[in-house]
Amino acid sequence: DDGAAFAAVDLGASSGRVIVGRVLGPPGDQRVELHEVNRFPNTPVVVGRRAAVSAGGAGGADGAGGADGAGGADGVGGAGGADATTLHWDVLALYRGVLDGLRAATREAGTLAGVGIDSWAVDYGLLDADGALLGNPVHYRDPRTAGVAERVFRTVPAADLYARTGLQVLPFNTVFQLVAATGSAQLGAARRLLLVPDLLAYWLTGEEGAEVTNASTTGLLDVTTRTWATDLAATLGIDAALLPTVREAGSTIGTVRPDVLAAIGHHGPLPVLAVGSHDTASAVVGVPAVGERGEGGGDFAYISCGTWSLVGLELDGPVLTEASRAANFTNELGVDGTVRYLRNVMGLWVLSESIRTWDAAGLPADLADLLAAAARVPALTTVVDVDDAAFLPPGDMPSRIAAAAVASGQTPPQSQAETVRCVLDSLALAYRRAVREAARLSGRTVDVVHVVGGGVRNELLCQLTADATGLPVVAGPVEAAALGNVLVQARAAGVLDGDLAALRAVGARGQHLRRYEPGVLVRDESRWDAAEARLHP
Ligand code: ADP
Ligand code: LRH
Repeated sequence: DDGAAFAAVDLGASSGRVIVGRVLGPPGDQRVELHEVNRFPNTPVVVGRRAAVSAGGAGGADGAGGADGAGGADGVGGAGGADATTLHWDVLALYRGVLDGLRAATREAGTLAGVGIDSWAVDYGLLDADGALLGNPVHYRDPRTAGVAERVFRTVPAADLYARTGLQVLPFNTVFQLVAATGSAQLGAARRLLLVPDLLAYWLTGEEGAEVTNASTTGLLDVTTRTWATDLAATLGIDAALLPTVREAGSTIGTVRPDVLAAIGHHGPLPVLAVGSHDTASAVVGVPAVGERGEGGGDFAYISCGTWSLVGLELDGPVLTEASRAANFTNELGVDGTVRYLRNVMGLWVLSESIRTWDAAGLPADLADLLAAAARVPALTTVVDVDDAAFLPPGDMPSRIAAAAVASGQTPPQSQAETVRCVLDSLALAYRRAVREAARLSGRTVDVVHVVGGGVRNELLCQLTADATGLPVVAGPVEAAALGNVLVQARAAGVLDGDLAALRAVGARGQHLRRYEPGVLVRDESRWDAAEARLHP
């Protein structure tokens, strides 16, 4: 028996993939086998435009995509005019990658039992009254949101926003993007806002909606009721009629349109199933934690480690205290009524963008070589606060890292290897901070850290994470988001049943997991505190 086959579409900030997940084995001993059938780059594009958005908008800044080391062009009151640019996602290229992937998945599986889509959060497409896409979605790293959050707080205080939405302040939260776009011709023509996975699901099925895990990243969802905060939207001048009906993971979105079925060569009806459409929500479902709790009776922490590192805990309800807000922890919604209590750490973006900078300058840029060289650099020579806003926009990361080192009174890295080591040590330090604060602020005890996502392949980073947190790290799977996507589809289709713990038990079976014990590279834990003190004296 080949088992039921599901297609998981997982769009990350660096690549998109379509993965066939088969549920194999008898009830009680089921497992999921993943097979990637298409992977395509997700490359943003800088596009010029005539003018900045008008009134209230903060657009018009240039600089995104430039290797200028500007540390974030200041978009407030940006001049706009002829040289204005916007950083866009190439959403049609992604859709083509999805269609190619579904065709390959159909060829491999014969018949698919479902399709589920997840992607990075916060970004959206706008549809006009005919249901046509109005322009290309804007990338969250576009500088149009610079200064917008601060302006919004003058209308609705940050504490009130947090009490309602539970969301950490990231400059690119959907709510701030919409305020930045206020008065634009495009927003004026818009009738519907669809988050990226919901937009792709709309193209496949014709059905509109907002899956709740991703909706929770907009800053417009009430974290307690799991419904749109329409009054909040109105207060901020956002037309709540743009927001589609909220749907929960596990529901059926619709069936694939006949023209699309023909394009992908699939015979017979093909349901599109709502999964945790925020990639991080699916990745958390895919965390192979055995049992509801961590190994020693405490909780497991997770690090969804890709372009971003999402570091936190799974909780039953939100933590909305002032201390939590001050620490910029977020309460994103998870599958099955859970809360993903986490912090965004800048992630492997800092490394990949460094490599892009070196490559453009004709310097060595092979990831494996650079990691091998970094492994030979002494630990904790230089650390930076990777969460500094300077690292958010595209650009010359090595220069920004050097500047940050100097600003904190340290010697800047002297070589590519030292720069890479600085990034990895600094990420591990940020993970230590985030895991400890998540536990403290939620009153939990953590006894194991699960690392999932592309960062699992970075053995040095995994070991440093164990050393920094002082906890065992269980690394894998790389494709946790696709796994979580498949698990939720399979349950929706009746192929699996049970709660998240039951799904995780199925997901964990047959995964190659690697365990890292603490204290291997950095034996003395106090060295991490000393490094922390260099950043926050
Ligand atoms: P996203 O979902 O955000 O697109 P991924 O989870 O695919 O990101 O992770 C991408 C990151 O994984 C890369 O930036 C890179 O740092 C890391 N990575 C991928 N392959 C390897 C590898 N072979 N060795 C070390 N790191 C790797
Ligand atoms: C990771 C991610 C993260 C969001 C960011 C925009 O891919 O979805 O959870 O904060 O992208």
